[in-house]
Amino acid sequence: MNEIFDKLDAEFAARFGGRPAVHVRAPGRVNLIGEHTDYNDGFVFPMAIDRACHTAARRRDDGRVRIHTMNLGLTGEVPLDDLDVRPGREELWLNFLRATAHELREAKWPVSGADIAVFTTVPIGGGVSSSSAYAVALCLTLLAVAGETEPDRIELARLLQRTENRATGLRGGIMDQFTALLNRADHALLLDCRDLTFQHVPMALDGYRFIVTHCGLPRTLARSKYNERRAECDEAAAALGVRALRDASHDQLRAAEKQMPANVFRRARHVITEIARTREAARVFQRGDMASFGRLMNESHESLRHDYEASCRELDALVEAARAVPGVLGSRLTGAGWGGCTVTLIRSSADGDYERAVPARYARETGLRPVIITTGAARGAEVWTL
Ligand code: NG1
Repeated sequence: MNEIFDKLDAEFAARFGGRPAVHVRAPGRVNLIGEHTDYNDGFVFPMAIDRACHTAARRRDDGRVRIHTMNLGLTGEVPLDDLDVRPGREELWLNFLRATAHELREAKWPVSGADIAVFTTVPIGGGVSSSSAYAVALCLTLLAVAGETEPDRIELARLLQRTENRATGLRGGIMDQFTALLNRADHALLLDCRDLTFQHVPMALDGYRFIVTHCGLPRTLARSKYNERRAECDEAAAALGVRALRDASHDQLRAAEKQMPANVFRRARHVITEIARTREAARVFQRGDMASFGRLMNESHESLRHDYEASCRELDALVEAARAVPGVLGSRLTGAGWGGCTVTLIRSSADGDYERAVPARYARETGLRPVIITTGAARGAEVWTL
């Protein structure tokens, strides 16, 4: 990690002159189970990964934020008196900055100008939440240069949910920002997305590990489909007369099947069964019953595939290829879906078999090259004043 900050400091000096006063690290995440449940007030079971977005920054007193991203090789500037987001994909990275500063101001946090250099090791655009890592890093950076180094992280997670919404137009949930801010090293996080109570669950993975694999397909449909699914969930909750799908049981849903369109019924069935699976998964995980955890992961994928229609041919092929490896206990798409990553639970001794067999079979079937990311459970975001 020091190497990354050394590189970032050199870039900072080249772009802005002198040395930064603050370093921030904010991790990506992988969701182990509990997909499309967060915005239905349900449960999620993610962990932060050891890939992160890093910043080096220093305060400015002229009301301007200058920012350089090493990954994109771009430099931009945002005046604090003009924080409206702008249309266009090329504006997205600056819109995150505009939206973060805007939400911080709205919530009465101190915001000052800054010079910021950014470098991320979270794969961009694919199911491990590079965007939340970036937004969390920007938010903690802006606060730190303005002198606020220990903000209330639960409050910030809510603020960052609004930030992502404003920057991307996605009516997203709170899981990613929460995990990036509050995960503990070597633990996963069981989060109740209604009241934001949570439990750090030790990753005592004796003899097992999680492998994250990117399918090589960016999530092009994710934005429109995601908002469409949210609307379908709202429609199902209204038909059931509940505040959120979290409040409905499977029996209630079955009884109301005729009162909603078939697709809305299937979306709700995914959410209601996925919330139950997630609670069950956290229980069996804590008992060390990895076989049951793997089975629940497989069920989660099938539900996402058939009921939620959040998978795609490539993710299905990758999951199938993983499940064919002896030693794999379960495999599923992770994150929003429609491209991006899978997560697989495997006996550590079978790691090599996975790496040999899965990319070869997957490439034969799809013509795509998957990217394997092995990761441990990382600590949530950190801030250092230098
Ligand atoms: P990713 O995979 O980061 O796009 C999205 C949402 C989550 C959650 C999952 C589906 C954002 C930033 N992320 O994750 O809140 O709803 O989809 O479980 O909105």
